[in-house]
Amino acid sequence: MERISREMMRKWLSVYFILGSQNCKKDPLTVLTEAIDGGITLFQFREKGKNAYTGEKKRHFATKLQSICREHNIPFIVNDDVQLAMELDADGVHIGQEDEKADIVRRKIGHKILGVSAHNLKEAREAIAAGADYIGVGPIFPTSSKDDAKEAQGPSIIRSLRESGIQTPIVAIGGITPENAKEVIHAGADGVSVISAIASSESPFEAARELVKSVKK
Ligand code: TZP
Ligand code: MG
Repeated sequence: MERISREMMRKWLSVYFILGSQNCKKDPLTVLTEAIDGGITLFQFREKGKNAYTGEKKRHFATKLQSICREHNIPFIVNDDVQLAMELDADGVHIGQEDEKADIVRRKIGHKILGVSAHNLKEAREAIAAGADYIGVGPIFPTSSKDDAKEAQGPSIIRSLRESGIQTPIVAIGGITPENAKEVIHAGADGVSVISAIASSESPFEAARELVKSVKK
């Protein structure tokens, strides 16, 4: 497998759904299946926070979500846990600024997809130099899905990264909904990443479908 092209990465980022057992009102496997039927393009397993599964329970849950993704050709990305990503032969890893350094993770994962969270130009440049295939930028809007989230920066952070010459694929995150998704795409993001807009929706299928419509330029 080669490193993913920028063009393919941009396509996959368009509606990027993130989920952990703690985020769902109904059965997470049903939520993921509905979200895929609604048109999500990429999936991240993010099992963290209060009551999150750990150890064998976490691994088992991940394999179930991964097999749903495989059935539908949706790439499966693991948040933080590089060891789990390698064990499961996941399609990629997403790390934040507080996790293992991006260049070390790049060496461990070979050509798998590497996503790195960045909050400003310096972090974005460092992530790209370390081998990130995409950067996650946020929170754009206020969010209640991340306990230690920084202050919301608004879509202007994306515009400013683009104006500073960042051409790497960017996915926006934090408080994104079908109503405000267009705004971040217009600011220069290649896609939107969401937890609650889909996971807390009465209809994950409809929510995903609405997001797909909103990100069409
Ligand atoms: N990183 C920045 S904001 C956020 C993460 C993981 C949470 C996004 O969740 P929501 O529910 O889409 O605001
Ligand atoms: Mg992290």
